[in-house]
Amino acid sequence: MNRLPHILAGTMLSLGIAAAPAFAQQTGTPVETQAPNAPDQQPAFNGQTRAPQPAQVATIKTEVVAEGLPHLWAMEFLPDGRMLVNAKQGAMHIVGTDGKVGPEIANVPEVLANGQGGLLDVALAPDYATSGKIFFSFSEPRDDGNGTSVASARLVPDDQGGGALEDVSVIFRQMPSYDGNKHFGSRLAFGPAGELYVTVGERSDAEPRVQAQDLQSGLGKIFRISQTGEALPDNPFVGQDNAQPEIWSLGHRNLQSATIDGQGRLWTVEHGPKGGDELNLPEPGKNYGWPEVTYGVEYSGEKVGDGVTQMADTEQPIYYWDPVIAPSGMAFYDGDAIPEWKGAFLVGGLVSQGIVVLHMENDRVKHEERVALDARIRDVKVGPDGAVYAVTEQRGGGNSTIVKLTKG
Ligand SMILES: [Ca+2]
Repeated sequence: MNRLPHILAGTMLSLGIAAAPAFAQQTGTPVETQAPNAPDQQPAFNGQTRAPQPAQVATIKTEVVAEGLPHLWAMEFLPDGRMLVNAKQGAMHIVGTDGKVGPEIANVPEVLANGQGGLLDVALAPDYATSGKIFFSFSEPRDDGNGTSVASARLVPDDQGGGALEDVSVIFRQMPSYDGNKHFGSRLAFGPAGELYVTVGERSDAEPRVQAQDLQSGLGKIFRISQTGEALPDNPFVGQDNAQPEIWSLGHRNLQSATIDGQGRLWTVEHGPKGGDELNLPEPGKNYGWPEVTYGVEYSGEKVGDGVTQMADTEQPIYYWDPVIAPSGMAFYDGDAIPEWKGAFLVGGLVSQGIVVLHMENDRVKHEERVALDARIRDVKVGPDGAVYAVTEQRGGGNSTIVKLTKG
């Protein structure tokens, strides 16, 4: 048990420290009770970690709506209420509203299904209803190694619950390639003007990961591209020498969580080092620090670099977790079925084995709530019915299930 947050909270309460007007520091008990991995590190501002739980939480009822699925990495709702799912090994399927999984969709390109690599995220084009177009990311085997790539295709369902991809086209490749099997990211998220954000990783190993700070490298970045893969003309590094014009922000570690909020802004949660997962609101051209500035420590327990948690010209996370939750997919909740969650971010936790609910106020985390699901959560989506759907996985690649969450 770590008692520090309780002591701090109690001290602030008794001294009556004035809260900043933009964000009222809360004084309840944090949901996290385990000792931190980096006990000497201090947050840059109140409420940046271990936010208290809400005074009252919604009672949540869970129901398995599909089971016996292959090891899934991502899911997306089709307009008819069925689910399009990506299996990590390289297969795409449609799951019916009855929970039955259809045959493998034809023409999915070859993926590197090794380590953290495989068929990764899937997203429907904003005009999917008329175009049938989808986008997906995957670990692409290449002549000079491998890397995260994004493809578009037309999904043509058949009447047996399967279908095929047509006009498959790789629109974007994270470069350079690297011969490894870790930190591919990735998530795909469409902004309000149809711009496509692509999040990736920095390939983990000591040599490639420093490229997260290098604008000539696509490792450890968020990209913002058109639906045909070009840099958008108002991207921050367009026209700058020695910079990839598709880059939106830099200094990221491994981004497997991204969503768009009610104002059309991109939010991400990235896998940090041990004790350093972080929530960001990535802004154009800004540097999110990795691997020079971060919370947490190496898996070995050593400092990351110089062990610096704050530095000029690098952005502080909006929030961080020590110990980590191991984030997967995330969703912005704007449904009505669970009113207590309106405006919250729902983040899947692999290690935390459930959904982390971040109740926001003025772009800070006001409360952190957790819904335990006793399974590694790989993706989270809000359904057309306003219910929340969580994709589970088993470490090492067993079957996945899809769990529906509603108000109990
Ligand atoms: Ca950071």
